Amino acid sequence: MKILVVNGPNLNMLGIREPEIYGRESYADLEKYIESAAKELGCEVEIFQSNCEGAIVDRIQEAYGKTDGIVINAAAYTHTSVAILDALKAVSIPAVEVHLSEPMEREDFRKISYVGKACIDRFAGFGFEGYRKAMERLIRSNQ
Ligand code: CA2
Repeated sequence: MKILVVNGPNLNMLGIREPEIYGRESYADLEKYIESAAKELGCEVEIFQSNCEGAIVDRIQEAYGKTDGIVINAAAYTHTSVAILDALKAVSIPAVEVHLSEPMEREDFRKISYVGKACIDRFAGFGFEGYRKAMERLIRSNQ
């Protein structure tokens, strides 16, 4: 099974600020965590990060017909992007929403998720572990 992990804006800055919310580990640590979890779960994974909404839309479109599942932490675009929602709907690949923190317990503007409207499930507030849970969920939905 092939899984694409999409990470949105500022996640490449992990570990640099706000450790009380996002932890002390870096983005490179997150990549390592995802790669090792995917290996243990027996799936192929590709990780993509961008700070640009259009680049994320382009990457989701490229996955059409080539990827079995998408794990997406669209970061701030979660709460604003109809374009990313439409891209997920257009490719119709099962997708799971992930957040390191739990946006529902934060500011009101983080309580809306456009991206989530195209996802089969959501894991938030589990830190890095949320990515593993999302991959496991996609594997279950593919069986
Ligand atoms: O909890 C999550 O994973 C979020 O998707 C992270 C986003 C935030 O906008 C979402 O509401 C929830 C932020 C991405 C990373 O932001 C950083 C900010 C400061 C230092 C390092 C990263």
